Amino acid sequence: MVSITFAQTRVVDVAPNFQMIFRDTYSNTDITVIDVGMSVRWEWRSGIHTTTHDASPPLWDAPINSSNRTFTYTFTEPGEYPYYCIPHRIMGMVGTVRVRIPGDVDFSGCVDDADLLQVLFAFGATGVRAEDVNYDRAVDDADLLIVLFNFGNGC
Ligand SMILES: [Cu+2]
Repeated sequence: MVSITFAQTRVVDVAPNFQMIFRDTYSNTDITVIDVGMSVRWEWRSGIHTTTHDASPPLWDAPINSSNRTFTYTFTEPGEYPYYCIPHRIMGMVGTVRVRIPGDVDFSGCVDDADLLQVLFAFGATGVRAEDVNYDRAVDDADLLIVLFNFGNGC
């Protein structure tokens, strides 16, 4: 039995352990990779911060502090979305959300044989990888099926 369900919301910790950083709970870095239609939920861990899209006008701009503990934004278009914390940008408190079509391993905008081959070559690998298209830290038949089901999308 193959399950192709995956989390629809990704949590990003805001200032965990009093560090001036954003930390994605899947990658453990400031890079968040998700699919179109998924949401990111920033969750307060310490201090007084914002999550603010780096564009004018920003797509989102929200306080994250002890009285505004979470903010959720749903991404409906593929692309790269840099963001920052207004008071701590100068200290490097920045992050990036990369949004892709489901199964688009290489972010080309098109689910094609290149994506299929990448999943096949990485089959059995574990950890945080581009080929882990369902974000469960394992490259397996579930990832293969997602590529196959979405084959041709965006092309
Ligand atoms: Cu901050």
